[in-house]
Amino acid sequence: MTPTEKIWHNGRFIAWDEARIHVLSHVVSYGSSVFEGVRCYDTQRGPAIFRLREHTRRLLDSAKIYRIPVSYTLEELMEAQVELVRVNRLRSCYIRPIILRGYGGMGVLPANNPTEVFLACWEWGKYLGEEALASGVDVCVSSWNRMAPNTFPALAKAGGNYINSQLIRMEAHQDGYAEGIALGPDGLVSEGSGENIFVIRDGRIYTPPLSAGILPGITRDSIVTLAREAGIPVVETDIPREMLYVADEIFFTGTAAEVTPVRSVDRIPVGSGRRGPITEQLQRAFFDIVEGRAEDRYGWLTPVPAA
Ligand code: PPE
Repeated sequence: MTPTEKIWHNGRFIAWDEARIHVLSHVVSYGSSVFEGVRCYDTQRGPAIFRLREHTRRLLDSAKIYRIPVSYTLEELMEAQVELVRVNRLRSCYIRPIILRGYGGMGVLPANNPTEVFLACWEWGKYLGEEALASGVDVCVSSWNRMAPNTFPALAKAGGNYINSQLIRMEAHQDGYAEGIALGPDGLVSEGSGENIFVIRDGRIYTPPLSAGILPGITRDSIVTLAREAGIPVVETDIPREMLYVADEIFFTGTAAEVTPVRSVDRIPVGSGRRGPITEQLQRAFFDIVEGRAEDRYGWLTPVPAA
């Protein structure tokens, strides 16, 4: 990761190296942070942030779920992210807003732990490798499950939740896979460690519902919108594990992963073992919008003025 110049902290810009917290901050022991991942794309009309409002809303939703008080409004945090990209003079980047419980009392019950808000950005390339978008990735079904309902709130994008994601991702990596797909506690397909999943068979697209312990992905929502616009039926439904093995196509969605084809699951080829036609069509529709080649017909892009 190449450092950028500035990080936003509680309302003002500080130098990258100054963005520090105390080791006894509540978040370090107890995982009490919520965060986002947002991409800013280099379009012909300058840098533009993809679905900034939805990401910022989910950030505040995550804080609300975990009872973390935040004194900034949605609008203020959106403006600050635009300003962040502008002052760092980046054309394209990944933005990481983090809200955390800071330094104060110790103990699980937060007591006098001030909320700290940081907004950072940097250039982040292809999440699952350069080749992934065209060729697809080899993945496994994880031996780890996603959290059961009423254990950890899956709708919240919280630091602590990612302890589960780390187990899934490290195991997959150790075993030679790009990513792991986690099942829910009921044995049904949930999502990747950092991506939502879509399964295609006979021209229909299937994806697990919010009740499957998934993060409500903003890329997921975008792809559902683009698929319906293209007249491809999308069904949110329970997906049994073996459906992965007989799918015609599978792809992941996520801010970091964008739209990444899956070419095998547990070494069983998905369809022909290459990126399929519906995946390619939706990838093109997605990148045409985010990279500014197509009209921004859903108002997904927030332009960043020149520095
Ligand atoms: N599920 C999980 C568990 C998840 O972490 C992400 C994003 C998604 C689904 C897709 O959500 P969305 O980005 O709104 O489409 N994962 C972020 C963090 C990745 C990381 O390694 O850090 C991301 O893609 O930015």
